[in-house]
Amino acid sequence: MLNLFKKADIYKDRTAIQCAEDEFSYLYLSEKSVATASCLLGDQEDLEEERIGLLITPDINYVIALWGIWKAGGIAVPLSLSAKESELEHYISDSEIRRIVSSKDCEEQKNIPQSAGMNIENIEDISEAPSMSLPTLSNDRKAMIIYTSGTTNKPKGVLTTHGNIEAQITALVEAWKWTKDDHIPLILPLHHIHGIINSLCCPLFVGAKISMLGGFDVDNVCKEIAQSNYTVFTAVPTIYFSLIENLERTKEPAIFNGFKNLRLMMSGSAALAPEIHKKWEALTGQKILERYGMTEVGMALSNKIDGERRPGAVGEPLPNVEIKLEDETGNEVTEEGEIGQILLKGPQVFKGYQNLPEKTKAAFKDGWFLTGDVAVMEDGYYRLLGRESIDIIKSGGYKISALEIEDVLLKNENIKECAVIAKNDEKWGEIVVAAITVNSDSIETKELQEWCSKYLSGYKVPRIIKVLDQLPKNAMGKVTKSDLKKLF
Ligand code: MCA
Ligand code: AMP
Repeated sequence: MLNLFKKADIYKDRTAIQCAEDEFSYLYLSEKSVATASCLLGDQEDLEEERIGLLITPDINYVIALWGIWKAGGIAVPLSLSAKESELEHYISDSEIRRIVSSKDCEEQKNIPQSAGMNIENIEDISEAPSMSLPTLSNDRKAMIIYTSGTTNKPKGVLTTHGNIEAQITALVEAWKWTKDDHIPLILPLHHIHGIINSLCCPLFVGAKISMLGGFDVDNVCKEIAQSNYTVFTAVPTIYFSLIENLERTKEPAIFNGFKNLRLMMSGSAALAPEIHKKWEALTGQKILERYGMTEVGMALSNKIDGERRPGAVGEPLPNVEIKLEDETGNEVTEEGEIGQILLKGPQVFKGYQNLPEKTKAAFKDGWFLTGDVAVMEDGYYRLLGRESIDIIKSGGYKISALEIEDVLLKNENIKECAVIAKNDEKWGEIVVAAITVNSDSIETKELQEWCSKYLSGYKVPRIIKVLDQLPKNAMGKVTKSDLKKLF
């Protein structure tokens, strides 16, 4: 990680970031982030792992703020721009954030709960501070907290060190052959590893160029690909789904050529249907390289850049990642074709969940991280079969806890009982659906969806809500979600 800053000093005049018409060099990024760090420090010598929120539009200011927090010895907590007030409230209180770096044009500041008594530092105001001496940071310094959903109702904060982050970056730089000549469009949200590490930090580590395009917009991405010299592209399967729809409509040769000319196209964060893999290859000639990762570990498995890119498979361990499979009885699976949970080890594995020592302990077995993902090894490549827990939903690349949504639904006085599950969906991978029993007959599911959207990010709002007389239950009175799935 700290090498990230040392390297930026070498790349100096090369373009690091492009935003619309503006290009920013590595030197600019270095200097502005030092000034930001100085300002965040005030009269302190070291932020000593103070947690600082980052709620900022995805442009050069995001990168300056992230580096500024890191250089001052703070822990960056990137916050989702689509988070509702109650969601931000959880991140802020759980991480013990007292300051948030934002920007004046970031409308989402309005979602920061007043009750949190937060100090908001607008990047435009703080970047003019004079430079001062900065703390010396070691690799075991804590660097980042990212929130991810799990089998609890509230998202968990995943805490990583500078050493973890550097290990996550260098594994990918080696495996995917990143070089200074690369150029990537950044279209993913910057509160998750896929955007932060794969799209942002890897190219910055090698002196490459990043065009920050804001959120995903299919027409804008196609226009950009047609007219710029991009080399690498990474996205979630839902984005490939939208691109295919667009390419099937358009006859614009420059768009097809733009995609054809990329050296590497990748997909991850959720399963890429083999059908999408094949359609994309037929349209553009590109074989998508699918990989598997997790917030707690960065990227872990990948198809080969110079070898086979097998549809439906996630390949083999990335550099320095150790993987094994264990069956339900906790015994290692050594035969090909046998099913087991993925366990992994390596320098990129996180340090723990924020405020959850018991959950952290339960997530490891003899030093191996228990991913909760089930896989099988076939002809030397791993193939994912799904999650161990039915309560984890992956929609549009976002991980969602069914329990978090149930918790919100139960706040509505008209709802007696509820159960949330995933329904397979061609575009989103899975969509969130809910079954409820009600106290009042006059419930409108559309109104209920609108009510949910006050408390939950848009992708968490149940797309279908079914009102049932009773929920399917086992002899112990527990809802049988596998039976419920058959009703959707
Ligand atoms: C939005 N909509 C949905 C969903 N999300 N419908 C069903 N399910 C959903 N999940 C609806 C909206 O309500 C809206 O409907 C319409 O779709 C367009 O919404 P919008 O938000 O504008 O969609 P979008 O801009 O097209 O965004 C889709 C997206 C985005 C680009 C796929 O969700 C995204 O950037 N996802 C990536 C998340 C990510 O980076 N995950 C990585 C975490 P209406 O039109 O009716 O209003 S995983 C990770 O980091 C690990 C380490 C890893 O392995 O990578
Ligand atoms: P997150 O907690 O948001 O980082 O999501 C991590 C989860 O995404 C993993 O545990 C997997 O369940 C899922 N995931 C990531 N990459 C893939 C992939 N290529 N195929 C299927 N699932 C994936």
